[in-house]
Amino acid sequence: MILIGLCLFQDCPSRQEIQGSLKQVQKLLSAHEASYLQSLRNLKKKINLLQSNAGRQASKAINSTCMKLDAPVNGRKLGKSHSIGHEVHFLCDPGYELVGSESRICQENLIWSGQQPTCRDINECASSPCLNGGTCMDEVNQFSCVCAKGWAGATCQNHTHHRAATTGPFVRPSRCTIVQGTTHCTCEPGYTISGRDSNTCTDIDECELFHNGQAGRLCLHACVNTAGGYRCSCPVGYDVTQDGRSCRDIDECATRQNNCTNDQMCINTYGGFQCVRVDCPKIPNATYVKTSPMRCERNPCPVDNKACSQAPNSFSYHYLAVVSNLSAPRVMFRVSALRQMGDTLRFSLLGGRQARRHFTVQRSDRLTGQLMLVSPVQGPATLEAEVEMSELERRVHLGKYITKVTMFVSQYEF
Ligand SMILES: [Ca+2]
Ligand SMILES: [Ca+2]
Repeated sequence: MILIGLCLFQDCPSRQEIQGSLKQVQKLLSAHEASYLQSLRNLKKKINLLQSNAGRQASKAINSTCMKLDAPVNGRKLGKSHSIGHEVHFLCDPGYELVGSESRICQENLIWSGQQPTCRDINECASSPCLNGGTCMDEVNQFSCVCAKGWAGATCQNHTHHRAATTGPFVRPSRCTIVQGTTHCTCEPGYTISGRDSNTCTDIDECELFHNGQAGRLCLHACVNTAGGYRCSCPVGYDVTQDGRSCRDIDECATRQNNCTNDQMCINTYGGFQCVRVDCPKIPNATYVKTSPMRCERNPCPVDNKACSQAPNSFSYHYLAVVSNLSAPRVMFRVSALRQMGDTLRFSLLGGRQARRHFTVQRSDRLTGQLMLVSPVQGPATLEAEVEMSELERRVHLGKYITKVTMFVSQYEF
């Protein structure tokens, strides 16, 4: 650098010399300034370049993810990030095996490494697990064996010929499958695995099982166990109803399954039928003629024959069919006068002790009397009752009409 010092008297430079030195310093300074500005410009350029490069890098980072990957059918994908450097893994459901890449990485070029994997059903039959000529059925995650005749078990490993228990319709071989090494045996409907032998299914005795069931009996009458099921049976004279559990009386009179003769009437009863023939009564002093199949009327009486005119004017016959143990009291029959001739109409029960034990007669309105059952009757039984309706005028007898009711009570309560 240039030194400017103090000078003493004769040693000091002349004015000309000083001016020359100052010019030289000025030149040097401007040269320095130029080079300094040049460096600044270069620095600015570099900073600008760096700035634009950094911007490009940042915009590039936003798009730096790989394409979304799907999980394979019957499998799963682990890992959600699809950006550069991240990894996803693939798994298959039980019973399937992975074909392709187990894991893939999102690379710098935004392309996944490896191959998209698939899940393939494992063929459990590949190892021929069914023995003794059994046919293997490959199923998802399991297999089953259809055994050749004489063999049973999950892999047809058991000989059935020596097993008495596996013969007959009430015993069937079970169907077994192996799921992940565990044997599961099932039976046809109506059969169950009994005891320790999972290879054998035995018939379920539904009749025994539900004998005292709270939900009600299986059958209205009787239960018959069958191989793989059961059925209900009904007594003679009844059909099993469509629902399979109830019994319905067969109408022998409507279906001509009766042997009644032409002069008889067929009366259908619960569990059977009756052939009845109405014969007019034979009583002293009066004669009767049949005016309809169920009715007899008195022939006109000779004049002044009091015994004849006191005899019943008519006999009517009625037949009822009822079930055993019918609840009582209940009205069984009504007798009505079409019109009243006299001033009094009386209704009364005729017949012996048997009739009085089960029946009574009540008036239900002015012209009607009713035969009531007063106590349940245990069948099978046939009960008879006679209702007498008499007409009076000032206590003088005008007429008497008898209605004979025959009640056929069945053996069963249905
Ligand atoms: Ca059964
Ligand atoms: Ca019948």
